[in-house]
Amino acid sequence: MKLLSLRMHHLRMPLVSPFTTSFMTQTHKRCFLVEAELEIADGRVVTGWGENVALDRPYYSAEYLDGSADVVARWIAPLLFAVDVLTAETVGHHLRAIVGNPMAKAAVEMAVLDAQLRAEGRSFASYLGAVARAVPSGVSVGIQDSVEATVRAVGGYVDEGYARIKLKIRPGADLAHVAAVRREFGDDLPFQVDANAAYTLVDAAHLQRLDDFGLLLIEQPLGEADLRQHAQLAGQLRTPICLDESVVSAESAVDAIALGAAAIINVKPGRVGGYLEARRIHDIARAHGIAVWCGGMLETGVGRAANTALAALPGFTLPGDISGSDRFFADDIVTAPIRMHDGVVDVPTGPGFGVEVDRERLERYRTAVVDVGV
Ligand code: OSB
Ligand code: MG
Repeated sequence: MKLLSLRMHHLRMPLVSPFTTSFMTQTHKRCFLVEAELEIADGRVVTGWGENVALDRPYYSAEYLDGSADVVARWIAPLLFAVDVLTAETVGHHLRAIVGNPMAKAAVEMAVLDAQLRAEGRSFASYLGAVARAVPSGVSVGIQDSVEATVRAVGGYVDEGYARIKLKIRPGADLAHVAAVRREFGDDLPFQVDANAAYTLVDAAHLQRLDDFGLLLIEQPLGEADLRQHAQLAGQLRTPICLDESVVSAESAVDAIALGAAAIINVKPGRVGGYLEARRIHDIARAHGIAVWCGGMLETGVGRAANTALAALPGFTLPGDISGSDRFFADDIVTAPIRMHDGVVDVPTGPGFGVEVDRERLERYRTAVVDVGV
């Protein structure tokens, strides 16, 4: 394929309620979609869509939205416009000189992959080798102002039928909230927590107290660079440690597994540079008997559809953060957003990621369009 054009649609979408993590509160989702036109061998022009998941502040990862957009426009696009025979599988190779910026690379690789699969009339799930037609739907619950508010928020999602609850925690909003959720909803509720790097090894004795609550896992208790320290903490906790921020590539996944820093891995395609690297991490983890699940970054319907297909691979043995579109958005920008029913979401079957961008809604939430020149 030959890349003909690349357009970035910058969006700002209101969230149905504020989402608080240990590092920030979001009331709106800002992101950009990548729309790429590619000419395929028979002369047809095919359009593909990708989504950039960088947050607007560099608090979750070094990469942040405006920086990521700059990297796409100034550094990624020129390298790909220069390629005569471009495939989704070679995007990473052509971008190898660019250090870091996995979310920028992932968004563009996604658009090329979507176009390539649409040209073949093939679904992303089929391309990946997905084995499930529906996947369990977990929900990520933000930090609330009070224990009562946490119980209320969790109760709403339990009533809706979510298959698993993940509660965000931070020092000062942890044990009491977790204890109250267990008390209210019982020991059978599949329940886990996510600290987003808010603790240090000094907190080990405090974190040990979470062992009483039968959690599925604790996600990223320590810092992104703290692989060795996570391994040390693992020796002091019964609750399995799952890494998110620390796993930025297949290599770092291998290191985390070898060090005993991760019993479980949260695979987020944007964080690791794309869906192809995400699949490699799935394969490596599976070979080591390490469970993986699909994380989320409050994606729109485009990213959510792709995540659902990824989560249908056989090694994704824990419910992912793949809630229905209505968990975050009153109005999505695709025509048929992902819906949770009976605790699951259905894996899209249409060509590419299997969703159509709704131009009218796209324009409703669009703040800027950037055409990246050849
Ligand atoms: O740590 O998993 C995280 C959202 C933004 C940044 C980091 C995280 C999250 C979530 C949201 O937990 C999960 C979702 O998209 O449903
Ligand atoms: Mg996380």
